[in-house]
Amino acid sequence: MFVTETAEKIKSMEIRGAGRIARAAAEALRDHALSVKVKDPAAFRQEMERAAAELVATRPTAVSLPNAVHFVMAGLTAAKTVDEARAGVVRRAGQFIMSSQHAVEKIAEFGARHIRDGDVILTHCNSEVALGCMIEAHRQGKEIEVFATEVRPRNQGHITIRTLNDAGIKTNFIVDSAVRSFIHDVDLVIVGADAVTVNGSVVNKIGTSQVAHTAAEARVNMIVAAETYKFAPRTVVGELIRIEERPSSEVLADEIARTLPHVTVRNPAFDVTPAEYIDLIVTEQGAIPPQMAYVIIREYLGWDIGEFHTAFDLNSGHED
Ligand code: RI2
Repeated sequence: MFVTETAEKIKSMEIRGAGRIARAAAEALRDHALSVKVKDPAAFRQEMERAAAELVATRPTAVSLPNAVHFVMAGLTAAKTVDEARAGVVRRAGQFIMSSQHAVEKIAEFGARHIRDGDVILTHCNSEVALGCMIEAHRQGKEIEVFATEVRPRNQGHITIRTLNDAGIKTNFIVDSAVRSFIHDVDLVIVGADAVTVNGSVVNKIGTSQVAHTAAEARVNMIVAAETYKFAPRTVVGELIRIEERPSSEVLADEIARTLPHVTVRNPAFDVTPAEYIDLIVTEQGAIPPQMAYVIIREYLGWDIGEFHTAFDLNSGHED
């Protein structure tokens, strides 16, 4: 798919979910590398960098996106010719897509170990990896039941209940504000992540922190399923994750909003759940307490402080 087409689909959320947008970006870079028709290596690099920037600019919160792009673009590093650069990008894109799919499977396997027979699980939004854990537990013969929230304003809960239904898992569909009413019926909360910071905070769909707070109050454990490429290296040097604010029309139709001149609609797409509300983060490398997030960034993303200084202009931070 063309870069601009992919970028549009990510922006409009036709392609959504932190893992899926990362894989879509890797595919778009691969296809772009195969189609760019320049002979000069510098011009090739410039064109790839332009495409990478276009993809990264689509959605600011899911760190999987810049991490995937960074991984693929490293294929250009040692290349002296256009052919070498092209091959490098294609190879790294393929590697990313494969390891991402493998990570999703591994997390399902590891996450299912933390689900007991008879557990009632609450999930919020639509996370491929969180659902993977539940589906794997069900496949292993554990009898589970799920509470799934609606997830206003984009209703990702509808995708979740369809997936759970198709897997044959008993599911209760509730509005977002009903979480506290049902939390005492729940044994475990499992959600996904768009970003995990160095101090173990989890950035995920708006409402996740309310769910986490409610679960903590009721002493219900909370597990986050997150591939290692959702950990945010730049948070090591103090950068905050930028929270995407999406169009007001997702919340209130423009025709109605126009009649309410004193009303401003706010539509942040994500919120931050502090580490102390999270019991475990399940990655493809194993399950860790959130406080160990730095180890994942250091060991598995392979980024150290030195690399930050060469990779980023650290003075250009402008995030919330
Ligand atoms: P997976 C989604 O964001 C949700 O916040 C979900 O929890 C997270 O990405 C992770 O999804 P959005 O694209 O990668 O719906 O686990 O805004 O599928």
